[in-house]
Parts: sequence; C-alpha cells; structure tokens
Amino acid sequence: MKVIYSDKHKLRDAQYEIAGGRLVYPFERPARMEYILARLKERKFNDIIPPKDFGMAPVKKIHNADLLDFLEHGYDEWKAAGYAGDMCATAWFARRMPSDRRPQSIDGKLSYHALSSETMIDKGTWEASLASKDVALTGAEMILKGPDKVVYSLCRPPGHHATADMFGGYCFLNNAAIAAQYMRDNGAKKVAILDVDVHHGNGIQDIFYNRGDVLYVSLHGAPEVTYPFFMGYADETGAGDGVGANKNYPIPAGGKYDIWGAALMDGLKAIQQFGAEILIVSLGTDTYEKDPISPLKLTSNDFITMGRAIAGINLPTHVVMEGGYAVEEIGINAVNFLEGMLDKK
Ligand code: Q9C
Ligand code: ZN
Repeated sequence: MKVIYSDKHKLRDAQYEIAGGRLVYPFERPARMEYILARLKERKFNDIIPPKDFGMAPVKKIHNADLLDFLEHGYDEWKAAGYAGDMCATAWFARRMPSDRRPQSIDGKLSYHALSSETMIDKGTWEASLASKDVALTGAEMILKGPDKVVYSLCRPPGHHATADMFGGYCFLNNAAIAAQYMRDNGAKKVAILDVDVHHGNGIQDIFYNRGDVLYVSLHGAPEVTYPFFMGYADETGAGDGVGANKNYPIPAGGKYDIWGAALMDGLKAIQQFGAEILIVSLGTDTYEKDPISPLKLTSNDFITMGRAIAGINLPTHVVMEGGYAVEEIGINAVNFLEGMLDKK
C-alpha cells in the first residue's frame, strides 16, 4: 500500500490550545506523524512517497476566496497589528447577529472565519495546510488512475471540520472534500466519504449537503455531548439534490465496537446502495478508548475489524488521515486499520 506523506506538516506547530480553561500544548501536534511513520516502518509499509503540487485550482472549488486570503495572509496582518502570540479568535457572530458582513480588521476577520477558539494559527499553518491538501490530492489521483486499490494519505493538519469559509477543530483546508471534488472532476461519477473520526465532519457535510453526487456518511460521538456540538444529528439527511445523500450515526458517549460496528455495517450498505465508484475514508483514530478527547471506547483491535469491514465492500479506497490524539498508540491504531483493510491480520 502506498503512503503519501510530506515533512511540511511540521511547519504547523502552534504553541497553545485552549482546553479545560487552560492553555495547553495542542493535542493536534507534529509528533502524531512521527508515531504513525514509526509504526508504518515497523510493519514494513515502505512505499512512502512525497506529494505532487496540485496548485490552488482544486482548492478553490471547495473554499471561498475570503477564507483562502485570510489563511494565506492573516498571520502577517496579525503580526503587523503588533500581537505577540499566535492567532486566537475571541468573538463570534452569536445568535441574532448576522454573519453576512465580513469585518476589515484582522481581529474581525479572524472571528469571522473561526469555528471555535481551540485552534490557533501559527506562522507555518498555511504552508503545512497546502502540503496536506497536496497529500490528499496525490492520493486521489492515484486512486483515479489505478492500479492501486487502496492508498493512505497521511494528511496533517486534518480537514473535516473546515467549511467553505471557516477553519477550526484543528482543520484549515478540507482535504477529504478537496479530494472528493477532484475525483468528481476527473472521471468519478459518484463518490462516497465515510468519516470514522470521533467528531462529526461538519465541514464535509456542509460542503456537500445539497449535492447528490457525493454521499457523506459519518459515525461520531453524539453532538449533544461531543464537538462540534451543533451538527451531526441523525435527522440531517441532505437537502435539494442532496436529499438522502447525508447519513449521520451519532453514537452515545461510552459506545464500544458492538454499537459502533453495527452503525458501520448500516453505513456501508448505504454506500453500496448509493452506487459509489470510489470511497474516501476520513480516518480519525480518536474513537480509541484512551484518546484524551474522545467519548467513545474502541480498542486497538477494533481498528483491524473496522478496516476489514470497510475493505469488504470492495471499492477503490482513499484513506485520508483526520484526528487521533492518543499519540503513543496512534501509529498502532492507524496501521491496524490499514492492515485490516489488507486483511493482513
Ligand atoms: N479540550 C479533529 O479530530 N475540541 N478535530 C477539543 C479538547 C475540538 C477535533 C476539545 C476537537 C477537534 C480533526
Ligand atoms: Zn476528531
């Protein structure tokens, strides 16, 4: 199995995240990749290749110009305004405030484009995000062209929370959505995205909600108790041309593989019925029982079962890395998933 990876992820290394009323070193940290790479090598996944540069055209199909301009230039504007630390949003358009007028100051633009305050932007965030979308696009092209049936895009930063015009939840560019759109534009008629990260991928849902050509299926901690809180309910099933092309499986806190796996089998059936030609898996390993920010309780072995079940529907599959914060086990869990897909275990 080919793995696509870029060292440029290291350029994103924000100093802080707001968590539990404190500033802590971010859960979404560069070391995550080191643990995954070490485990890949241990398990003889030696085919690790760098991404190609796909430029901005495939990104502009998903994200709007305001967000892209903000992500590219905002940090310099922030520093020019005299701020010492990384960019951290502090205000929002709350209930009954309109969101249609974009402020002009950097503080205002930051609040306008932020989903939540945990995600600070540092100097290297933009460059790392560009490398991450290129990792996803390189994998997308490989799956389209063949002969690979499964490839692993080792994306960092992750992407599934980013919307057309908002960053947050550790995400800036929506790698899986960009990859899906690229596949649609280059020959695939129907693409399914299966999101197994413990958080609902509000960005992917929002981007494709009105479209019938990209099915979004997500299993995640119930929004009543889990970030991003305001989306991910089972009654969100798509709109307009996309009616029926969005499927959410909220799993109650404490959920183990019995209930999670049953939801997966149902979601896989929906993917087959939809007639997907290609599957993108948004792989977060933050469903893991020892994950520091997860409400669910999957074991390391469950990731093997999960991979095997997904391989069972026999679609060309592009695995795109999302979350997973139990850093010492992230490599074991991610590679267990891949080996399950290859039915190696
Ligand atoms: N105190 C991804 O897994 N909330 N993003 C964190 C920690 C934000 C997760 C709360 C979680 C974002 C890609
Ligand atoms: Zn997550």
